[in-house]
Amino acid sequence: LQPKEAELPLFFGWFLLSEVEEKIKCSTMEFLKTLDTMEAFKKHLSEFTGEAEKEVDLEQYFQTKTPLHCTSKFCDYGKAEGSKEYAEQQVVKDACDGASELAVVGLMVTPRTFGARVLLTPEQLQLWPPGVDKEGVPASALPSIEALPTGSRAHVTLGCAAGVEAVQTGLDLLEVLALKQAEHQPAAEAELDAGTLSYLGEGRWYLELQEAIVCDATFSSFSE
Ligand code: 2AM
Repeated sequence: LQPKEAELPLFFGWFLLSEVEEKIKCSTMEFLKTLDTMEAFKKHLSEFTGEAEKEVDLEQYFQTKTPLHCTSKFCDYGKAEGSKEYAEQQVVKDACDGASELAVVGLMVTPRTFGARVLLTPEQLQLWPPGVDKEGVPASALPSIEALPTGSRAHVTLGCAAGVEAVQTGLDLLEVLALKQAEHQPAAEAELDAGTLSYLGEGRWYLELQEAIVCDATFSSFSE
């Protein structure tokens, strides 16, 4: 008889506690409402609807999938490269089921995804696999992505447009951060109560929060 291999999960990550999930859903919905009614946003509506003049209700536009979490390693039940090595690391085993605090430092809206940017602590970065930031990034975008600090892809997917997979949020976030880091000024900026809003072209919006939203979370694996 062969010894059974430990099964690998769909992914590992930090999961927001359910009461925090409710809190973050409320405050992020507030942001969508604010954005939705801004003249600057209305000017670029066609980037969301494909048609000028057509209205969009962002709260309906994005579909939320719970549990809200920040993926550290997508394993796809072992099919994704490096999954076994990741799961076997002592630092990962030790972190499982442990409490952690996620710092949400920004909110991003694009025609595809709605996400919260997470700034990982040095301790959390030990659970962030090297090279994961650039997985699936088109070759043409690699130089600008490689210039960003490790962990720049860390995020919580808050919602996806119809037909869009959650993996897109991390890719959109990297693109937005690379654009923000580039020399040129963002196309538009507005000071909101919550922070500074930038428009980065092609329907991409980024709100840098004045104060990070600290979310209690648990690190663990997830399988469907
Ligand atoms: P997300 O981390 O952007 O939300 C289950 O599908 C989870 O794994 C989702 O949270 C999803 O995206 C993430 N995920 C799916 N495919 C992935 C991939 N190829 N690389 C990284 N994360 C992925």
